[in-house]
Amino acid sequence: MRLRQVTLREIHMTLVAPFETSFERTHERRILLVEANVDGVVGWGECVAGETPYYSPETIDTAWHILKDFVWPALAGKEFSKASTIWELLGRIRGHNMAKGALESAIWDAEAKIKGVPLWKLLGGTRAEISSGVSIGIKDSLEELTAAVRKELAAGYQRVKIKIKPGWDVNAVARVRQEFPRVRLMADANSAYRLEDWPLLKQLEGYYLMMIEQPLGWDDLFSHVELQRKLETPICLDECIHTEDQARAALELGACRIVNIKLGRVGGYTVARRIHDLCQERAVPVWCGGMLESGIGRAHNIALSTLPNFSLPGDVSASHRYWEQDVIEPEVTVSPQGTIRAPDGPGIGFAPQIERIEQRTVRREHLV
Ligand code: OSB
Ligand code: MG
Repeated sequence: MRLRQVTLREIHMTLVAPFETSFERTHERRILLVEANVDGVVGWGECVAGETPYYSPETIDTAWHILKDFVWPALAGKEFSKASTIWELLGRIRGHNMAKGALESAIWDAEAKIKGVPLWKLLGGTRAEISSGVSIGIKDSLEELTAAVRKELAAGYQRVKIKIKPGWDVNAVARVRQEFPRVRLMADANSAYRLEDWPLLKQLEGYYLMMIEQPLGWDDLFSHVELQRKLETPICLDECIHTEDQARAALELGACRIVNIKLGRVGGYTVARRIHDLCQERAVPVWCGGMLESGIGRAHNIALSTLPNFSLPGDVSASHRYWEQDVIEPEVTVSPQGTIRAPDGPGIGFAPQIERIEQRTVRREHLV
């Protein structure tokens, strides 16, 4: 196979409601979509880098630069046998996983389309239906928060994650637990705390959380080891796990007991699968995180979530929770049981809607 051409484009999409984390509030998304032409077949990928460097060092603009000036030149014209060999070809480029993962995942889509098989099967996925949870942002009041939880539970979602930050933590968790005594509940701090805050995090243990996600520094495994020793609640790492080596270190050191895997954060499917396998060997469950993706990234998250050790509900939920109209057909829907069916069609199995994508495109570049 050979990568013949790549198109980068930036689309603008407005979320149906602002989404607030401990680090920012997002309403307008600037999304980088990648089209990879492999032997005349086009695969699609989405770069999950945000508009700001507040979640990870990458942004949509750094990703554009790295894709154009380094990732594309490293792959242009090279003969390769399968998408699983792409990661090695990018080895000279340090970091910039979201840039790499966007193109790598597009090439996986193209390979699956060339072979006429669903991407999730090409990856080795084993579940035709995945379990879905929701991530609920920080709200202006506890009433708004409980109303949001009520709505998602009525829709069937199997697990609720709420975002926390100092001042919106024990009170929010306590309130949700009080109103929904049996909900599978977890909290995500996006690195808003320091190890000295451990007594406050310890207080959360009274509310039976499935896990606390990324409480401490985005690159600080050491403090998470210390914290996990003090807590009975499992720590789940998100931001900290950006390489296979970080994942191995986190598991060996005991920095977490659960891992959130995001395709972009780890540079694509090859590393995502390796981290998945590492965790599986150690009986550490994983689940698929979300990054407020358009339908393209969402479709990839569904494919990834079919791997066997994705045994906990992920943050992959219905298109309509994010967008008035998504850029794929069919849009992603969730059953009343809180599940999403993996598609039967080739590749990502959801068709990008060119006219809708064109309408939202503000910038485009062909790399040939
Ligand atoms: O930490 O998982 C996170 C969104 C943007 C950046 C980081 C995170 C999130 C979410 C939203 O939690 C998940 C989603 O619904 O896509
Ligand atoms: Mg997170």
